[in-house]
Amino acid sequence: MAEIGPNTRLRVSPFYDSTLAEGVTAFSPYNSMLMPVSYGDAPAEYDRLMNGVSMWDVGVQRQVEITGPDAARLVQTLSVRDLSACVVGQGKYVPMCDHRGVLINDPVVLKLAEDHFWLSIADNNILMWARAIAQERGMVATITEPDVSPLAIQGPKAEDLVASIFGDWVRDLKYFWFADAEIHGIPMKIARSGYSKQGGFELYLTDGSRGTGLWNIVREAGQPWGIGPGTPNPVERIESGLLSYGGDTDDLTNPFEVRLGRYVDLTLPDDVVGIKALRQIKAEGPKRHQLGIVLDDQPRQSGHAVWYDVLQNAEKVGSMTNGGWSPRKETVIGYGLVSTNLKIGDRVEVLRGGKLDAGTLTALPFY
Ligand code: THG
Repeated sequence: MAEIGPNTRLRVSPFYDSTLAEGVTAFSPYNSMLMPVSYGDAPAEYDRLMNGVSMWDVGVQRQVEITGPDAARLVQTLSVRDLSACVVGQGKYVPMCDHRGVLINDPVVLKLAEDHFWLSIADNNILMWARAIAQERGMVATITEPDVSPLAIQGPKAEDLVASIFGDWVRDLKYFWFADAEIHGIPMKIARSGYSKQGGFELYLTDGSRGTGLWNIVREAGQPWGIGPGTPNPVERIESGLLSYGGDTDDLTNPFEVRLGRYVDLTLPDDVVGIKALRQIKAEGPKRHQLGIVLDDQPRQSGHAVWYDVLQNAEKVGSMTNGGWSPRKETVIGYGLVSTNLKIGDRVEVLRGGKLDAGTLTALPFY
């Protein structure tokens, strides 16, 4: 079998050795790194996330660090969400667009100081983008990648576990807020966040030489709650309505099409990249929208991260972006990025492997 592995163009995270020891069975490239995407037992990984606690190497959520006198102005220039109310210690989910109003990332922005930010990015090169915009706008800011690697702890028992390691103060963290912490001299920031709707935290390790140490501490402390390894879950995130930039979006997708309109502030000044285009897109009305698709009576099967054509009356009306077998729906569900002529409740067909599978368009999120 052909192999792909770490090299200078495909970095691994500080938790890589631990994920191998845990029996990781599949990686996906993400931000020019290797992201664990399976440990070979999808039902067990789903069950830990839904009923217990799960730990994920999400070091691929790379940070773009922005500091300097124009840092705040630059971050707002890159963000189509109004950040004026964001205070130090707070994070926010923030769509970023290019000049066409096309979504180019949807990071969590963390404000560490008035002139110090991290953009915790999805799979696209925002380091290069931020440097280019800063330079072209004559802004004074330093843009680098810090030594930061998130480890996610997700599931209904995550709070008890994280409190058992770091203290009860973590229970008071508000969603997307973060604070400094340390265990056995391992430094990190702890945020209440994570790419699931089952609750939990992200430990932003700030010393990449201590990955194995941190993994083992969490693994050990989690035994009473049956902790085990997991990954950003391919179907829980769809059941929960979370977007995968690059998975559910293409080179034409704007935030309104994929339910991110509530994070867009069209009253932001014109110098925010993409905001003028978004005003125009809003005025014209979006051509596509994201709805759920529930296929009829599908047996358990692996998920898909390729796009399938969605048809109605033998005509292509959009794409099924990502999908998979949902334990809660007991069939295949996914996202449809379809013409706004289609509505919730419409029957459609999805062309999968040369075969048409019938399904129904639904509201999102599924749960
Ligand atoms: N955590 C961190 N960095 C990340 C991700 C993460 N970088 C990559 C990727 N995930 C960025 N994308 C998302 C997508 C969704 C959410 C967070 C990051 C998310 N959304 C919630 C929702 O849509 O319901 C809450 C948004 C809100 O209302 O504020 O959490 O997961 N560090």
